[in-house]
Amino acid sequence: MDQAHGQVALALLVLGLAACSGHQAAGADEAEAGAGGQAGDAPSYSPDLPYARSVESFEPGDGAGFNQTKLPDIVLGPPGGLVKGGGSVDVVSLGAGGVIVLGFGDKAITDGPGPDLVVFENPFWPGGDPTQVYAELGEVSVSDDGVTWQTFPCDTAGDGQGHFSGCAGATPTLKYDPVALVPLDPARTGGDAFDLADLGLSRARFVKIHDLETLEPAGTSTGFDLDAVGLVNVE
Ligand SMILES: [Ca+2]
Ligand SMILES: [Ca+2]
Repeated sequence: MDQAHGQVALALLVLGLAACSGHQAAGADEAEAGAGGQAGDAPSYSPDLPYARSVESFEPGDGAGFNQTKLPDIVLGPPGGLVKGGGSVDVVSLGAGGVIVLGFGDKAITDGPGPDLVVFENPFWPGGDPTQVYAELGEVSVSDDGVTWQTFPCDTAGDGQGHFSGCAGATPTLKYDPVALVPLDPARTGGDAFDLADLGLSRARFVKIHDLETLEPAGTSTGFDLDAVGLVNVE
């Protein structure tokens, strides 16, 4: 419990300092921040890039609020910067049990080889230790019509080594250039990758993320902190 409280306190400190300074997460080496994700900047990426284009719905849970006034833009386009020592603040907090649905304009996610979409949250590795990842997990569902949904099973217990199979919010965003790296390569970008084949689906047009309340409330940044959703296989 002490460790969990310590991590929550650390996360609040990171968010608080970043909010005060208006810059990337405190403690982050700004030189490592990904391109195109500075809070407050006009988008520097083409709208043709395969990232979320709309927020279809948002049902915040208790303890939401952080960056909610910046919807929808805050979760559209490429992820904000990354850093292993303290996650991006280019995110919106879902709150406990909050749910958000994203659309992709005229693009559809298709089942191509390997992963088809990547969800970027802001997990980080306190002290650089991947086995102790600070992870507020989310469950990911997809739909082709926005009515019928299928859900990737999320192993919230994890393997004890910092891996949470089928969950979003577990893998930090890694250093990369979101403009140059198309199609997305999750091995280089980080984030949590999902394969439509795991659900027996060939295509989808909407992604839903549901906070699973895996950590204790954290002020207005409670729960899953959504940064971006990118597509690997698109039509
Ligand atoms: Ca696939
Ligand atoms: Ca959070």
